[in-house]
Amino acid sequence: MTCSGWEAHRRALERDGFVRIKGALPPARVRAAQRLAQDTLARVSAADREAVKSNGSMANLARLPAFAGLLAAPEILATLRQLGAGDPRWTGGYLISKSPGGPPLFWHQDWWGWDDPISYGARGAQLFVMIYLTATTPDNGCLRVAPGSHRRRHALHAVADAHSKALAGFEDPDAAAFASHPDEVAVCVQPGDLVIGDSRLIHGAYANRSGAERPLITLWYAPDFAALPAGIRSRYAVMMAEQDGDVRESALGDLTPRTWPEAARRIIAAVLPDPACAAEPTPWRRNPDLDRLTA
Ligand SMILES: O=C(O)CCC(=O)C(=O)O
Repeated sequence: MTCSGWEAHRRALERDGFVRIKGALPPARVRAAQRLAQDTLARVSAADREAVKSNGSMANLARLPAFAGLLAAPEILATLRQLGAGDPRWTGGYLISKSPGGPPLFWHQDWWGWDDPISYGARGAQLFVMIYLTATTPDNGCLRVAPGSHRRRHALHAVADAHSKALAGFEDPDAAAFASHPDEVAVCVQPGDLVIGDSRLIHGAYANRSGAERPLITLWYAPDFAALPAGIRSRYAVMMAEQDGDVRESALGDLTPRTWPEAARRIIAAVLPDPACAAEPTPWRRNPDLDRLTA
């Protein structure tokens, strides 16, 4: 891609909160990820999937050292660097696979550090990298986003209790969190594409009306770890050591990236957040101060 191509992507990421990079992953990497996803899903119980049927599955990659090669993949790190990342570090991820016939995913945003002033700046402190393993469209549950909502107050910020058990379990299909919104944009992809977005962006996914799984690996990275406030770096260190996170899956064991086998730890060493520093970890706060979302 040309320099001006990357410049356009950088601008889109800042302006819209997301960008699609076509064909960023080579076919061999995609095939390896597809195999890993299939093997992992086979270990997740039907009950665990039912409990998060709006998502489809929430297999925490912190417990799965087999994913080391993917989350430290040079193609992903090079793409992040082209988008302006100075010191990309991996901060978490899930295998999120929507079952055939699965319902929509609730509207939400992923950022957790809303107490810190950097949450209201131009550049996201955390990016998501979404790797869909099949071609996606609104018919089989592709991503949908509310462009610009990473920096601006949006009606969808009002949808109740994102990440609650009730929403994950799709207890009330009529909840506003599952409904279409006039601002929504469908993000369709092919295997090998990356969708990279600002964690503050409001997003969700359509229902999967097809007869096939729609597997996704979501990875999160701090694009400029070294430049983050100490409290945020400290929180990431805690997360890597303590299995912090929203959802726990019983069948996948209790490893953390700090207790992975040596070979896997060596693969991710350069992208792991630094171990804890003395700073008090920034509080875990999932909701923005809406009065400060004024861009
Ligand atoms: O299932 C999807 O398409 C989106 C998943 C998602 O929202 C996330 O990983 O934060």
